[in-house]
Amino acid sequence: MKRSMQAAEEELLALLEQNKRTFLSTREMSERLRVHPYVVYQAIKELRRWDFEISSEKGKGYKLLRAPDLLLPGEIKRKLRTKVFGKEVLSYRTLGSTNQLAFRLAEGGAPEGTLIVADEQTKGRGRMGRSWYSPPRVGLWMSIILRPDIPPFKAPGLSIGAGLALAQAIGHLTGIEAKIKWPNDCLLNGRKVGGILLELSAELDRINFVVAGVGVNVNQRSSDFPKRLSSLATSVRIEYGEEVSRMELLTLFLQRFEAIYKDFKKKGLAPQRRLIKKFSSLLGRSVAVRFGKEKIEGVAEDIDDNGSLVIRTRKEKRIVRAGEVTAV
Ligand code: BTX
Repeated sequence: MKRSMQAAEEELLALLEQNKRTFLSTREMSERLRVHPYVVYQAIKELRRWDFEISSEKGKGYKLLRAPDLLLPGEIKRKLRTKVFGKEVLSYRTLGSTNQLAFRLAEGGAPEGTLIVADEQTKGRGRMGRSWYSPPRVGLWMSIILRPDIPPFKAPGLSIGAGLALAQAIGHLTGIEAKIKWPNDCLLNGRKVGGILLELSAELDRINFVVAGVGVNVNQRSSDFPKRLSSLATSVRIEYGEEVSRMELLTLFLQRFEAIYKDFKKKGLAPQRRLIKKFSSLLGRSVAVRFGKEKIEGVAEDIDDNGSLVIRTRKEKRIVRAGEVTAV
């Protein structure tokens, strides 16, 4: 696991960004940042490892030429208009799974709102042991630690809440209507653009913490997807036709999700009912839901305040908390 960017590197980067037109000498930078010149030297080396193009000329110093599209903690914090989400940010170039790390950090007491992002995941997880394809630099692969004071059976609603926030953020950025597909997908033009993976640590009647993992395909081209995904996955870029800013999508999503989460802790999904109905891809349709060995067929009638799917079968009304749905 590579380390997250450190304060010295972020401060140096901010200094280089403020002085894009001039060279800065090591001495000048070390004086302005009040660190030893060796720290400056190391930080430059590390920034180059993160793919910042920094030119150096003898006798003149260093100049930033090009910054890659990265999700750096300092920048995320500067841009986010949230109270709790993203107050702590850990950002990695590559990581096994942001959910896995978030879970460990949460067990160690990391505060609510801690955000872990990675440019690439090598072991991105989906539900039920499935994997999530998370190539470098083109997606948002992130996890947020939540500590809601709610009983565990209400937690699935958070998945719908996150899906709604994502659909709204994508809509806001591109004008394209994204859909939420119960229980944890976000679709663009019928294809999967994002997925939510909630992982819980809980006792019978209370939650210790929830890790909300969110994966969004942002800037992939069609040819970037492996064959097995090409007919079911899409990216924001593919549908919108242009590259979009991962940073902007990240901040829009987190701001929206924080607002939904705040309501959710008090009132479940009730305040979002109208929007959920508007954004849901399934309601009113005939569906088949599988969970474990059971299969229910009927019309998807509603998503209740806890995030369960309400299905009207021929005989009765069934409330389903988890499962796989297909439209029939
Ligand atoms: P899921 O189990 O509903 O979806 C997984 C399935 O989706 C896979 O079996 C595959 O068919 C398909 N799939 C895999 N990768 C992609 C992709 N990039 N785009 C579209 N479809 C894909 C959904 O699980 C929940 C995924 C959460 C991912 C986030 S990323 C950050 C966080 N960390 C982590 O390890 N997982 C979460």
